[in-house]
Amino acid sequence: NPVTRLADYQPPAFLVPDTRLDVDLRDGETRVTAHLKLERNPARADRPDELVLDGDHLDLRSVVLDGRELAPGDDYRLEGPRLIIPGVPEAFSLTTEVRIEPEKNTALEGLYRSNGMYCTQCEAEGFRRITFFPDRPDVLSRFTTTIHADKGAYPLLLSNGNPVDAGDEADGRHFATWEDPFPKPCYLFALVAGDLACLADTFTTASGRDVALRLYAEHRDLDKLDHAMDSLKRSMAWDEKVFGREYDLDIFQIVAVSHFNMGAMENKGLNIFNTSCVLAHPATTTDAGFERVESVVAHEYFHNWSGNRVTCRDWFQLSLKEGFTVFRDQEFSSDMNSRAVVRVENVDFLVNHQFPEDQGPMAHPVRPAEYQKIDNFYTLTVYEKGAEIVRMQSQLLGAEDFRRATDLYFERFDGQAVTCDDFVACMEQVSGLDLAQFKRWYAQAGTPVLTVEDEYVDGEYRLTFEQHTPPTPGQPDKAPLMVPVKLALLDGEGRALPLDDQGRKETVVILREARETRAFPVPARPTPSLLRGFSAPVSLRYDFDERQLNTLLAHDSDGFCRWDAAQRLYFAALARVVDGGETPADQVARLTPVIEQVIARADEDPAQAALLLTLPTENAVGDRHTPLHPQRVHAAVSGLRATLGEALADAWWRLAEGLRESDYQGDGAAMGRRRLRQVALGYLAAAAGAGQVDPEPLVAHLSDTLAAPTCMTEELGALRALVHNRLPGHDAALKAFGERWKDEPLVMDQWFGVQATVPGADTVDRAEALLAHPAFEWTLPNRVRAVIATLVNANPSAFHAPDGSGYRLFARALKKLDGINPQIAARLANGGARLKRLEPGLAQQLGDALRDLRPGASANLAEVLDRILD
Ligand code: BAL
Ligand code: ZN
Repeated sequence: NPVTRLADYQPPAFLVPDTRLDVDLRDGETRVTAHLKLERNPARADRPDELVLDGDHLDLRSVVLDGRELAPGDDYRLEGPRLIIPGVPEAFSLTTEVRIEPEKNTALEGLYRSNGMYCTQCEAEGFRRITFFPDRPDVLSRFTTTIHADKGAYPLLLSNGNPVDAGDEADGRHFATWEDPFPKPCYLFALVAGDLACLADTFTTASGRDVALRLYAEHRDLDKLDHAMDSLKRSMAWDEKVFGREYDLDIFQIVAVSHFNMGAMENKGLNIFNTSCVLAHPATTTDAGFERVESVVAHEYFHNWSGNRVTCRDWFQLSLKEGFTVFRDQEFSSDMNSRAVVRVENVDFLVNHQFPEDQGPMAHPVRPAEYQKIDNFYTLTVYEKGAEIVRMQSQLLGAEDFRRATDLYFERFDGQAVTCDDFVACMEQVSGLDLAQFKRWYAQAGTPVLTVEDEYVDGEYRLTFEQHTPPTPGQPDKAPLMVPVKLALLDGEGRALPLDDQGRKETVVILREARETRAFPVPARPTPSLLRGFSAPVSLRYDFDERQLNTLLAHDSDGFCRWDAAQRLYFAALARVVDGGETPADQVARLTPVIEQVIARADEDPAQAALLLTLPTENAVGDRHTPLHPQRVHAAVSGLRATLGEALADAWWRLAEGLRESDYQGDGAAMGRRRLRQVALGYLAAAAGAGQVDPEPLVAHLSDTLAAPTCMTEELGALRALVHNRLPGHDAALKAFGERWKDEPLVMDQWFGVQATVPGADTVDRAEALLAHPAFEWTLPNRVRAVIATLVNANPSAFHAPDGSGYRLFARALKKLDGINPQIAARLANGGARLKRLEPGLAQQLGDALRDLRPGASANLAEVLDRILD
């Protein structure tokens, strides 16, 4: 595969100030005519006289330059996927006509059909599947788009910007023209044609402009758009208040699409969403689903400024828009919900998903230096670690300066395609800080390990910090980073001690060296509360003793540190079982007082209590043991859950009964209560499933819930508890659920997912059966994720079946998918990234299965396989 390198960046040779597209949609024969105005880019000193346009899967019919039809071979040539026209003038017009086949496009890039509607996905490089164009983010053009289609089948014709013309045509067809006044890169182009229901509303901006809001979905889903509309209006108001960003077009539209590779896409004025990220109704959507809709709607809306008005110069800068926008959506969610809970959720996700990526074969910097397929770099590192890098800058500057710096960034670069350096330069200019060393966070891959040691001598508490970032592929040596460590020191009663003359009880130590010591005058040896708020994305090593962890968990005012203390207690208990030869029962005496104490205070914040009472996942535990023995880890985690379920059964029952609701409420407090109830039921079900308590009362309770659920959170929770623990009646419950929801694809995704995550090696056979189920569709990414991604990423005891059957299923699925949708295949292939951590027998089997895929793999899949296998 050819490699693209940041070091080779050159500005575009030609600019395209104006683009007029004419898209004639006809089933089986779609024609795209592009009228481009081109001019030489003065920024390219070498003045190349060849025009090179990107194209892919295009059937070129004609090329006209300044009114003259060009002859193939003589006047232009096709080289691989590119159209090359030598000897072009300084400024000229170019018209190309191509035929495309959206109906056959299962890759879901460019223009394609989904459930009878036409839609597009152009980021990162999908536009080249629609027409010939310089498909790179630093070519910004004003687009006018006319769509023609059959009026009966496609009454709705949408594109970016504002509607300017529409009318009927011969043969029952019609057209619509949309004009986008804002120059944009072609990755933000969008087009939709379909027969959709609309939820309409209006938002009045801070300056008094009325914006029409339109949310579209299939007619049957019209009742599932209210939450997205509400989230959108709150996002628009929030961005005005918090970042001073007002919406700029007269209309903002979102279209729900069932076949979609990503969660959603921020096309200018016309967002296209995976149905899973926009549709929500209490009867069909869990509370987690509602939260996801809120945050994705916000994320895509916020891109209008962080991504669209100011975009990326090249794809290496992807985190410029993604890291910043994730930071913005996290802040929005924090303001809309409990800040402490959202922070722990975000950190939990980062630590348990991005850290493993950063410590495995796919590790890459937030600003990668090279790639083969940019699609493979829409990663947790670019998104989530990128957001942490923006968060650190916001903390270093403080709220006021950070706002001034983002104002400067938006003002200075409005309408431009820029770099991460440009972003940091605004931070530096406003604050006067020197962030040269800080910028290593963008360039250096890997999770930094921060080891902290302490001593108490003569009334002084000394903390010594040592930072070390382990080698990652292509980066053997790492330099020290600038690491902000927020900390407090707690006394024996858990009260924060004054740290200086002014009596401040919290401080931020900014580390710059590989090893540094800081001293604090305090009256006695304290318990350190370190990395408060998770002030830097590092792996903290400090030898907490159990008393300290109990103090932090009971008293720390910092939500992250409380959660982290609980996690450390659980990890320690599980390590004693996995490696130490102890049993789950041996842990009970140490853990139950801690858990009882959390339960006793659960009323204060049920959602936070739920987080504190949740055991680490098997993947998280496995990542702390080398070599990885997945079955041993599974036995430890499930054994501990069952044992704690038994030991604290009365307390779990009190929670489960006490939190049971008679009517559905959709507010955050009710969601918190449901979350805690599900945790309690999870412990009870584990104990019942292991035969450690009588299953009968629980089965009766869960069956009651399933018979008359208040909402999908309750219904799915009950189903999962029965099925995952193989409790009496689980098969009948599954059957009834599948029958009840067979016409709701997003609920059926959950039904598939619950089955694919039943612990145990025999789930591989069950997964094979699910792949043969009539409702399974290889071309539907949500369904593929529901079965294969959940099996591979969230069911270690099945995926790592000792006989290698999970790996063989994985490899077969990848091969099949690669022929349908290479982006999805490559993304799923990342599930093999733990290969080198596995105990040798399993590593051999997984390696064999994946090696067989290499011949004939797509460029997307090949890049991931190479990283995992080499
Ligand atoms: N830009 C791709 C989808 C997203 O991150 O919003
Ligand atoms: Zn994004």
